[in-house]
Parts: sequence; C-alpha cells; structure tokens
Amino acid sequence: MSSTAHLPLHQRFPRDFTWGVATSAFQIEGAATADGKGESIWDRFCRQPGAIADSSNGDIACDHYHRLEGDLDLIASLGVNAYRFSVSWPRVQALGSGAWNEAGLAFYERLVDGLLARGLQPHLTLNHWDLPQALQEQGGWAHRDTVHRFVDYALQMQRRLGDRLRTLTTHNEPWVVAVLGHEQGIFAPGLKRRATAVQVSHHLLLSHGLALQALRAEGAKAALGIVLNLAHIEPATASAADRHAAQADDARNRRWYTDPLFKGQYPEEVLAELGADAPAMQPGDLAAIATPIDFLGVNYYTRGVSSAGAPFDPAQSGLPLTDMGWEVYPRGLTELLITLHREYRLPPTYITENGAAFADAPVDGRVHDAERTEYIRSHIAAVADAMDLGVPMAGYMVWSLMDNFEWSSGYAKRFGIVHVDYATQRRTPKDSARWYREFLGRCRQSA
Ligand code: IFM
Repeated sequence: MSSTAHLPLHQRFPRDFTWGVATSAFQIEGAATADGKGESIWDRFCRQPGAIADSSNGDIACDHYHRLEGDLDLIASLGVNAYRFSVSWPRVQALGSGAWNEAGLAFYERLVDGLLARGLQPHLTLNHWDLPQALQEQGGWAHRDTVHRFVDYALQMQRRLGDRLRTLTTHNEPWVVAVLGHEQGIFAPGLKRRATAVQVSHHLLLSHGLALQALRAEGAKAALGIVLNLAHIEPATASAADRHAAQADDARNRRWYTDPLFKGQYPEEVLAELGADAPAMQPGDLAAIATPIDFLGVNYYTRGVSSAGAPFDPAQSGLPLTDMGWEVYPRGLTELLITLHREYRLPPTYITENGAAFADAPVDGRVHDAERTEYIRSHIAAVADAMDLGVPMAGYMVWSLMDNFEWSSGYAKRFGIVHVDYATQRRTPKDSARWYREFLGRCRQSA
C-alpha cells in the first residue's frame, strides 16, 4: 500500500469510484396523501404537539414528487454519477400489507429510469424510517410480523426495479430508528422504553438478513447491503475511566450492529448490561442477520467523545461546529474506516452520507457556503487516506442534494448543496455544489 497523500485530491480516486448525492423520501417528496399514498409514522409524529422544532411536517417538503424531472436534471447538472434515494413504503403499499399502489410504484419507476437516462446509477434504500402507520398500529418494528411484511416489500421493489439498481439497501441507520424512535422518543414513533428499542433493533437486523436471503433466492442483480450511522468514539481524556466509557459506548452504539452483521453475535458485554431488556430471539436469527452483504454503507458526520464524568461538551473542544452543534472532525472518518476494516475485513464500502448543516441564504443568486465546501473537501480527503491504508472504498455521497426536512429539527437546518426556498420551491446550487462539480470534473479528467 502506498500513500497518495502527496497527490492533488482529485488524483487519489480510481476511475470507477461512485460519486453521488443523497436524499430520503420523507425529507423531500411531500405529496403526503397524493395518488393513494398511505400515512407513515412520520406523518403521524409530526402532528404531535412539540415533536418538531418549527411545528412543520413533510406534507410538501421539497415537493419533489411533483418536480421529479426538474430535480433529476438538477442532480445530473452536479456532475455526479450516482444518486441515493429512498422509497416511501406507504407510497407503494398504503397499509404496509395487502394491495400495492400502482401510482406509487410508477413514480419510482420514473425516478429510476430518469436516472439511467441521465447516466446516473440508482442507489435505492427501502427503509429510511417512514414505516406505514398501519403497521405501527400492530406494534411496528417491535412486532416480529413486521419483519415478514418488510421482506414482502423488499421483494416487490426488486421485482419492479431490481434489474436497474446499482445497490439496494435494506435499512438506513437502524440505531436511529431503535434509539431515537423507541428509547428517547424524539423521533417517530415517539416511544420511550429501552426494552422496546432493543427488540426493534433486533427486528430491523433480522428483517435485513431475511430480506437479503429472499432477494438472492429470487436472483438479485443489485448489490445488497445496509447503511449504518457510525462515529469514531474517543475517550474525553486518557484516564482509565474515560477509556472504559468509550469502549462501552462503542459496544452499545456501533458493535451492537456491526458484530451481528459481520460475526453473527451481539457483544456479550452489552447483553450483560441489558439483562432482562435483551432481545427475544429465535433459533437461526443471528445466522440470518449475518447473511453476507455485498457492500456496507457508512453515514459519518462527527466523532463521539465519551466521558465517565460530566458529558463532553463539543462547544468546549475548540473544533469548528456545524449548525447541528456537531464537531467537524474528518480524521474520525479515517479512523472509523480503519477500525471497521481491521475488525471485520470490510466488503466494498460507500460513504452513503456525509455533509453539514449551516445556516445559509442566497445573495444575488449565490450561496457562499465556504464552511460546507471545506467540510466536504476534508472528508473526501479522509476517505482517500483510508483507501491508502487498504480500506476498500467504493463511493462517497454528499448529504444532501438539497435542503430538506431535517426530522425533529424541521426545516431550520440546511444540509443541502442546493438551497431550497420553501416559499417558491426555487432551487439554487450553493458554492459547495459548484466546488463538487468542478472537483468531479477534475477527477474524470485525471482518471
Ligand atoms: O437528515 C439525516 C438523514 O435522514 C439520516 N442521516 C443523518 C442526516 C442528518 O441528520
């Protein structure tokens, strides 16, 4: 392995590297009740008083559902070769079981065909959190039957689109669904019980594994995988207590997902800590979860800092912070990838999300988001550093194509490289989009 650190950044990536932008259905589509779409748990959660910072919802969002062609042109204009999006399950199957909604399926057919017509690889995610509300009424992800409903949904999407997808991801960020949605209650469905969250995490992983088996049995053509939100976790100080806290946090938040996926077992120390809250499992569950993946998707935004004492305050670290209050820490991405590769020998790995929220607004038709540009540039360099050290990186995708509904933060946090004026739905590429396009142009020329 040789270092490429002396080369200009655009010369550090292979010709076939995937470069993209990412979104998710609920965050951009709007059209919440159009053409037979059913209610999702996020539609319902947004209506709970106090759930969303600006009391907004996804009813209109970026109105992407009605602006598909223009948005596809916008993506193509960025010079990327890939687009990561998710399917709204209740748009294609209103109740999460039973009848399929032809209008919803047709929308995603147009999306995928529109990408291919523009020379863009489609990267589809099945579950980016908007579970049909009807399934929630029956227990949602805490209920084992939802696992089988999800497998049916995965097969239906493969039958309709599987021959045209580059990758098919089962779940986006199962930790968020389990912990924020079912333990902390700050995301849909807003439950606050640790045992439920743990059971949910198990069912998400199980449905991932069983879906992969079913998809392969039907001749999957797309590469199959899962997307995890992962942080490189460091101790606040070198003290033994802080180092122990970091190891424990790493086990709870990262290895709880990566160990079963790659090794077929949950971390013993977390099972011991959970005691009676450990998940109910059936024989064969862990083997199903460990069904080999074709790729891993990693969503990386910042590091984690663990302390045995008072919680670490990012504002005191001296590092730049994004609008989310998250430290800008690109080296953590390299460290994380190296740790994962050392522990599990990674399959081809994509950075499926990376980006930053900053408050920005157009001035004379331009948005000068130098901080976001530097964030993206420095994290792309961190990916190149990981490749130098042997990590099999396959692609990088910016979160996000455009400003959108940032869950419980509503529309106040802007992650896009394209600015959205929600009053007019006008899209304005920010300086970061211009930089990305120029950078990708240089990559193409030197490859
Ligand atoms: O907007 C989210 C996305 O839906 C999942 N990953 C993190 C992003 C920023 O918070």
